[in-house]
Amino acid sequence: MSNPGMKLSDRIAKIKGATLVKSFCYSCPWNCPTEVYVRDNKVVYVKGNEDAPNNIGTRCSKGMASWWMTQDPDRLKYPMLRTNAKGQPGEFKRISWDEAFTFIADKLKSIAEKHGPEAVALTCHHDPNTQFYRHLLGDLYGSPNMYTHTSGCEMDRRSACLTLFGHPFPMHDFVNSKYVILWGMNMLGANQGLFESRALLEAKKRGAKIIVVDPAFTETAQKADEWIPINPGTDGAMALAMCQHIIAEGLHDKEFVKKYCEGFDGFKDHLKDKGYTPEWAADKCGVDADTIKRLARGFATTKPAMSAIFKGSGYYTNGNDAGRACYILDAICGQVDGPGNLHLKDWAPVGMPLDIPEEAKRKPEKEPLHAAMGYPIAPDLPNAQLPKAVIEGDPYPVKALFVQSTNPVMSDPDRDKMLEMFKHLELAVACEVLMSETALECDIVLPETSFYEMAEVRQGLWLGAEAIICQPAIEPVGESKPPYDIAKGIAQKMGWGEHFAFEHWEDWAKTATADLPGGLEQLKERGFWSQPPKFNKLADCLGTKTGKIEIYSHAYADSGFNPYPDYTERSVIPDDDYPLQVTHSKLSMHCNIVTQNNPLLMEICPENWVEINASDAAKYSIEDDQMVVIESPKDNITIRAKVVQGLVPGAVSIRHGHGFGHWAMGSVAKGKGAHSNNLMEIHTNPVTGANCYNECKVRVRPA
Ligand SMILES: Nc1nc2c(c(=O)[nH]1)N[C@H]1C(S)=C(S)[C@@H](COP(=O)(O)OP(=O)(O)OC[C@H]3O[C@@H](n4cnc5c(=O)[nH]c(N)nc54)[C@H](O)[C@@H]3O)O[C@H]1N2
Ligand SMILES: Nc1nc2c(c(=O)[nH]1)N[C@H]1C(S)=C(S)[C@@H](COP(=O)(O)OP(=O)(O)OC[C@H]3O[C@@H](n4cnc5c(=O)[nH]c(N)nc54)[C@H](O)[C@@H]3O)O[C@H]1N2
Ligand code: SF4
Ligand SMILES: [Mo]
Repeated sequence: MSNPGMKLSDRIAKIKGATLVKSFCYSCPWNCPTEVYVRDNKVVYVKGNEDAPNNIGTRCSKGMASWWMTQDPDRLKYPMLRTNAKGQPGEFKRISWDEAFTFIADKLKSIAEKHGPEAVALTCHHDPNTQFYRHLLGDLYGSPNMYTHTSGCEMDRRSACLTLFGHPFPMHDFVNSKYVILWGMNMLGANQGLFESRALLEAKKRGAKIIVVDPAFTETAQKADEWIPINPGTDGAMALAMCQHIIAEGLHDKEFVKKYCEGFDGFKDHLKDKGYTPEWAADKCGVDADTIKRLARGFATTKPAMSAIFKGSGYYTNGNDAGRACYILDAICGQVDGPGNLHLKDWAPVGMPLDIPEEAKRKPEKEPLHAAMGYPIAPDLPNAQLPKAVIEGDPYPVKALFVQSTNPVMSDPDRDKMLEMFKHLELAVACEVLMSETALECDIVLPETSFYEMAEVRQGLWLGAEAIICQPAIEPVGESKPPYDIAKGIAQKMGWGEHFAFEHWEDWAKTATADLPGGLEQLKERGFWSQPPKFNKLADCLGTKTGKIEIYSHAYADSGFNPYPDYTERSVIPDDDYPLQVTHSKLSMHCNIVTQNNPLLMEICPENWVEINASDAAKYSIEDDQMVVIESPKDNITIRAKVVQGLVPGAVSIRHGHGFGHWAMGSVAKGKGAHSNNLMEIHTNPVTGANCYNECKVRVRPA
């Protein structure tokens, strides 16, 4: 009999004869703290860290299946150099790391000489580990263009949070909430880490009212009290009308507004002048005025409450103001940063891993691309505009691109344009774990270690302050290297080796955790450090120009945009030739385009599909489970159809993840499902620079 007092994790380790390594999962961006059980350099089991508040011992299916990454025969194993001309899928030869570092350093030197360091850009996921590339290419080399993939992700949400609250990252205290409105945020399909999904269900159990506003009857809508099937791209109209009704009825929180909000009176006049009433919004949104009023009243009179967004409202050219309007609902009702509200994330004292002295830093002479492109308040690079800089030199030439853990050829709109872009680059470097579609277009491909093989220290995504650690559980696959070693190797060839002096990951991890209570040792032992969420800290954490919640946005006004949110129609409207509106949503069994080479997940969900309303299906002679052709003015795809009742007529919902070049990524993914991103032209939000994936009209017919 095992000792009943023993912790489950210790019992598992004992039974399996395995060593337990505390780490975190990186199969999706939510980084659940994780326990990895290792025997003979093999991952034999994984489970959530039972002490961590995020996931209390659990992982989702994607996390559980992720050990495959350590054994996937398709993993990149050594550096590779392109041997054929650009403009066709890459052919590569194996080279040594030394050759790779020399090749890259030589190119970087000549590009800096000819075009200046601003001609080099980095796009990546937003991990602290990418700091090593930022130290190298930003601090030392002098490029201001150190970007992430946010324009393809939560750009509008980030921007709304920044411009209203001066804070980059909203989280959600669902568990204490009594009234939750989710605007296209599919918490139970595309989960935001496990604790938020759990907390939402727990809130419901405790009697909270959950309202899901979404064109699709999503996994979350199915568990909600009410589903509001809104017309695509019209959330801004409904949220503004709700604000108008709440204010007209005097239901706003006058004390909170007086204390914390900037521009309330002007906003009230703005709503009146523009006539943003529930009656005005009803037809646009396909939601009747009485429902809008009832929801407005319910939201304003139930406390604590929360109006939350992710990307649903943001995939349109009007998504920036839609996002702002959804958050202004929180602001005028005093529902920000208290228990049960939208929560402005607390940060842990995690520092930079390297300390580059000021005198060693090269200051860029040109402004960063996003500003030069005309998006001064965009929180990141408008990715879809990058081809213009590369191909046309507008706003200035970009000649080299480092792509780390992101796959723009698959993930950004207008694949043709992205492919064209890679042809024009003098240097394209992919830091990848698999031969992605983007890696195939690059000059040089560098194999990175997966999160099972490397170290990382970063902010955790728990509601309260949290630091998490990833520790190498097994040896690197093949010759793969972690980002620190790659950046160091290039730095040495550039003559900057002294700034990458650490030999072991624990040395830079110590620097990063110098201010963390318990330091690196405790973090290694527990896998995380966290504090309970801090509420009601608005006086300290509003980082806007005025230190208030800016309903009147000075950031917008200073950049020549309308300081109050307006409603404008989205850009692409279906017509007689292309009568259906594209919408997208994620798959619960996969993450983005990361997991389609995992045979465990592919057994459960081997392909993606398009959902179509039964009335439209009848109109276009489409049967459930049939293969159909979706045609846009730009391209077409063949994909399986699911005929559903739960989707607003006139829209199709394409599940994102499979298709196109997954033949490049691996033997399992190859040929499965269809990829929609070449159906759309490039539409970029004019303020935030967000990719607008749903600005696309199509027609559908049986294949
Ligand atoms: N299982 C799983 N989890 C994930 C991911 C994954 O791929 N798989 N990806 C992770 C990432 S990177 C992210 S950014 C998040 C994304 O999290 P979400 O934004 O919640 O994910 P999506 O599935 O893209 O959800 C978009 C939703 O918006 C709806 N929608 C479309 N148009 C509109 C509209 O005009 N108005 C409204 N109100 N709704 C609309 C769609 O029907 C869909 O339900 O999820 C993360 N979690
Ligand atoms: N049509 C449509 N397009 C979309 C979306 C949509 O809903 N519909 N969603 C958008 C959203 S929300 C997002 S976030 C983007 C995501 O798109 P991307 O920014 O491209 O990111 P991911 O899909 O998460 O992963 C990209 C690459 O990371 C690699 N990778 C995985 N793990 C590691 C690792 O440990 N190290 C390294 N170096 N590489 C790794 C994978 O092999 C993959 O090629 O796509 C966007 N594109
Ligand atoms: S939610 Fe994301 S981070 Fe957490 S276990 Fe699942 S895939 Fe991993
Ligand atoms: Mo995302």
